[in-house]
Amino acid sequence: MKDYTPKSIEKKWQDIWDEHQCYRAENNSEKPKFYALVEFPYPSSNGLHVGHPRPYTALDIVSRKRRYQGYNVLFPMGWDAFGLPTENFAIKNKIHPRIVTEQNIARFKGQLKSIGFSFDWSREVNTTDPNYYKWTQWIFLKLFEKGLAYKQEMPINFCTSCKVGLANEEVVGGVCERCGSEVIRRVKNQWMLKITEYAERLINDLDTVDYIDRVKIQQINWIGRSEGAELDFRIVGGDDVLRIFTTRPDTLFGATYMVIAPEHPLIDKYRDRIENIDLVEAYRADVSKKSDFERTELVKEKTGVELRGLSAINPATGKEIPLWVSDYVLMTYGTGAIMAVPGHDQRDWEFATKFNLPIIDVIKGGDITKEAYTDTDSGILVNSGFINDMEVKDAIRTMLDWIEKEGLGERKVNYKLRDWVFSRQRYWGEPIPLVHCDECGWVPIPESELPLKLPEVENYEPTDTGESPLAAIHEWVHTTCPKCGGPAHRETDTMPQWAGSSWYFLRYMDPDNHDQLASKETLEYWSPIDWYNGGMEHTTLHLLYSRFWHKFLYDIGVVPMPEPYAKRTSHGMILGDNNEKMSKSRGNVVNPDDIVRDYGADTLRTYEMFIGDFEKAVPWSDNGVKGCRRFLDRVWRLQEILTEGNSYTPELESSIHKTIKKVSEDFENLKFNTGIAAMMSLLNEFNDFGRLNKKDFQTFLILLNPVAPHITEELWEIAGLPGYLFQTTWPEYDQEKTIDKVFDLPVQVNGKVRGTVEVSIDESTESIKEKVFASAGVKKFTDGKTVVKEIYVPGKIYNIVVK
Ligand code: ANZ
Ligand code: ZN
Repeated sequence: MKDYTPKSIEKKWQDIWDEHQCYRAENNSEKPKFYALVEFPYPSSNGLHVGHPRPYTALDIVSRKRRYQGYNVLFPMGWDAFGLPTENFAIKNKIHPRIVTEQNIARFKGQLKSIGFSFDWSREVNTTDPNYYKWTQWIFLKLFEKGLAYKQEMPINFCTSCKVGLANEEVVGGVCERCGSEVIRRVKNQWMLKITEYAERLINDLDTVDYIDRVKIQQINWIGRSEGAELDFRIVGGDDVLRIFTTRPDTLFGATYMVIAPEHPLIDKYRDRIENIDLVEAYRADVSKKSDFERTELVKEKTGVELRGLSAINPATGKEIPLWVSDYVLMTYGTGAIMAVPGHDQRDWEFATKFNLPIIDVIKGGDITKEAYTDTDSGILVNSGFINDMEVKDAIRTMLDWIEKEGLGERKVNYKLRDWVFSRQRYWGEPIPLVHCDECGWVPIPESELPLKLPEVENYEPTDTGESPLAAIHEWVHTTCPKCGGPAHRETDTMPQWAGSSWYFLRYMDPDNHDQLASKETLEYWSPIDWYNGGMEHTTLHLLYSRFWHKFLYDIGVVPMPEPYAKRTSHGMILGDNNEKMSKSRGNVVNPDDIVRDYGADTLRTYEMFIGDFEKAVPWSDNGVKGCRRFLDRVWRLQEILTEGNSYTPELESSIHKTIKKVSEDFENLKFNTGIAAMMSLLNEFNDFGRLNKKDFQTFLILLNPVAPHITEELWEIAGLPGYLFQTTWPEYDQEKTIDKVFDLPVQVNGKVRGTVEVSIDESTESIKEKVFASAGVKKFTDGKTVVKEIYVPGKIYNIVVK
């Protein structure tokens, strides 16, 4: 027997697969299609991380299995290559980001190839390729044309270190998601995309797709739909009203004061009437330095200033109530003003307590001298005039009707979701294909001029003024207006990294198309993606953005269906062996190249799948790697006990059928670890039995092949099995043969298991009953007692009730 030498075997089979173009997907095929997608990596200068192969191996397993099941499988790969780290690396090392990107991609590709993934490399896409970003720009122009892209002065999150505006999603815990530096608020003119227009559909259409629950829930919470009302409070001494948003109109009688956001325009409008305007202005100046995150932290001590000289009327009670300004009310949500109900809202309660404002109880139950009573999804109204004694749900409805009847306001749905800040003041991104003309305003460049390529520059450092480096290139900026021919300026901001990844899965369908982002036929053939696996950290970013773009493309007739992904699953992170997130600074990073070199790609793949529950985070373990290598060594040595034979060995047959069933099901249900465990036990059984024949071996190799594709192809060849393994079909199991003929039947007496008896599947109830009552364990609990009831659940349990 030859030695098991993964290095030479793995290279050999990778070359053979390439030669036979095994993993090429056909755009025209009689076979049913299956489109498996994993998130394409950002080719950073750190190279591949052991976290990458986890999801890739998982869907590689599914893809390989589907090919054996007769599907035309598309399993593509590409590069999400625009973005800050590359630009920062380029600046630091004085190499052009294009060159850095090329180098990183070459390295990543080599690493991925060495692991033997069955990607269709003929469809590789790269978001920084002008032939690709031409279509990213094209989609942007369509969004612009339909009024979904607009420019607005926006207080944005600005990272003080990256010197760039960030979307809300990129600010985590008040700091920059990328570099961890402080994020401050700055007012900038920004391109925005109206994702909010799709909020309702982005929630509702989740009912039409098969996503794991935690993904659905996160998206729903992020979009944050709130039903309630907008309603007007009259300002005393004028015809003006102050409009608020509330989700609890039933608590209107408990509104004892109002609060507006520091940015609310009411302050400027009434500055002459506000007696303490200096104090108010000082407060506003203070607040402007804080982020939304700091402002809404619950634990934070409430601050605020009364607007002396102004007051409002509670429309339900007719009473005059004071007006305050405080930073716990955000200008960016609802109307930027609230009615404060300190009896039942904890923030209002803290504020009222601190500033000695009246607190009224309007829903029975709590003790409002201690805290707000907020357990109010149901309850009975008190102190509330015409809604007294009503149940909360009825009170809400009655109040909404009253508000609308009185013309005070109307029912209103609000979303937490904000429009998407779509400009970045950086170089390494897609140029925004618009020019500004003094006469015509913002004008799109003609489609025929796409792609609008990034100009070559000397210096791509961000500027301290917060402007993009492109702004410094005179020839780039100064152009003519496509509409009137007059002088015009190009937009110098670029798109965020999320742009290219918002539609990349469509390009894989037809990557070389010069006239369309993909042809109608390929879109119709391949849509939707049958299975998309990716990280939980992308749930409220990429996943939401790409669903939004897809819906938009559907609305303008480009794609054939409203949802891009039929199914979405997610994997857990691989941690360092110290249970912490892998990072250079923690010194716990494992390089997949080392594992491939020392143990082989098949070991890496097996370990990544065997490491634990696919959906949970798990720490890396070198011992675990070694264990997987030992398993493959034992698989290799099965050659030693291999005999001829073209039907299953009778003594092994039942176990083989059971394993086919188990592995087939586990590979569909993210239970790769237990699937592998089942193959490990089958291997043990072969060894215990002392021999296995070629038919047994053949099935075993096919089952293991999606996990460890190289060693199984090699063993197939050595055993002289027909053709190549990659040409095989997935084995079927016989349900009959997966059922145990003889098994241990548990027996319960008065609800407690008191023993088991060995029975066979086709044994008569009579004979089973005899065995049950003869068994010593059961006898102890039935002797001398009266049996009042017996229930036999065939194949499962024997229940006895005694008195
Ligand atoms: C009265 C009330 C009584 C409220 C009560 C809540 C509980 P969600 O569910 O998150 O949508 N609110 C409205 N606009 C706000 C803003 N711009 N900044 C801060 N808070 C704002 O929250 C809606 C509730 O948050 C609204 O309903 C309002 O307070 C407050 F027992 O009105 B409520
Ligand atoms: Zn013009």
